[in-house]
Amino acid sequence: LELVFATNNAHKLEEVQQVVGDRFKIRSLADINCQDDIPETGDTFEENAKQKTDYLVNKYGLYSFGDDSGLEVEALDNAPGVYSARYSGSRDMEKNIDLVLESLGDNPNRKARFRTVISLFLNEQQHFFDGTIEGYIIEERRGEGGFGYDPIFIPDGYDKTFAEMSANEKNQISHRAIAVRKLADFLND
Ligand code: ITT
Repeated sequence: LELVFATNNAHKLEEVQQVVGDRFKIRSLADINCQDDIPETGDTFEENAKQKTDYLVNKYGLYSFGDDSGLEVEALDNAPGVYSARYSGSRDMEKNIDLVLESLGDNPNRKARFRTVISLFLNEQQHFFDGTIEGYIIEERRGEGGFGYDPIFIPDGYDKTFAEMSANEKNQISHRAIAVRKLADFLND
């Protein structure tokens, strides 16, 4: 079974590939020569994940899956949420992280979670798989690994940010790994 992963984010591709190993083959948008900016206009992770998948199904008739994900900060009414990639108005993650830290200020409630929703369209049917990891936002960036908001997020029960973990450590516990394992189990059944 060959699936196309409807993402332009190389970090997501790498993480997903690492979790599924050689259990099934994933093709990227680059592999199918698709350079389109796939629309993402929904209010929920589910809607956006489905939009990414539907786009490939409609344009190419391919089996595909998509990942919509983001950071929800409790004290910010769960922002940035579906706007995580462009919270500050641009895709500049330096600015996006600054805005989260500024908005939180010295608020003692640092609770946050990462969420991923994966949409899969297979055999004319729509499926969703989700993953969540709870944690908290620290006051300054730590670590060089990962991507996105990883330098300011520490999962509950750990003392390292996602950016201070190895790719393997993050992939044992992350929101994305949880969702991807559900996807892989479904496909293996
Ligand atoms: P595609 O839509 O092409 O898949 P994207 O980066 O635009 O890539 P999203 O629309 O799902 O992806 O935006 C999610 C944003 O949330 C992403 O750009 C990161 O800033 C952040 N994010 C998602 N997963 C993350 C993770 O594991 N660690 C840190 N930040 C993450």
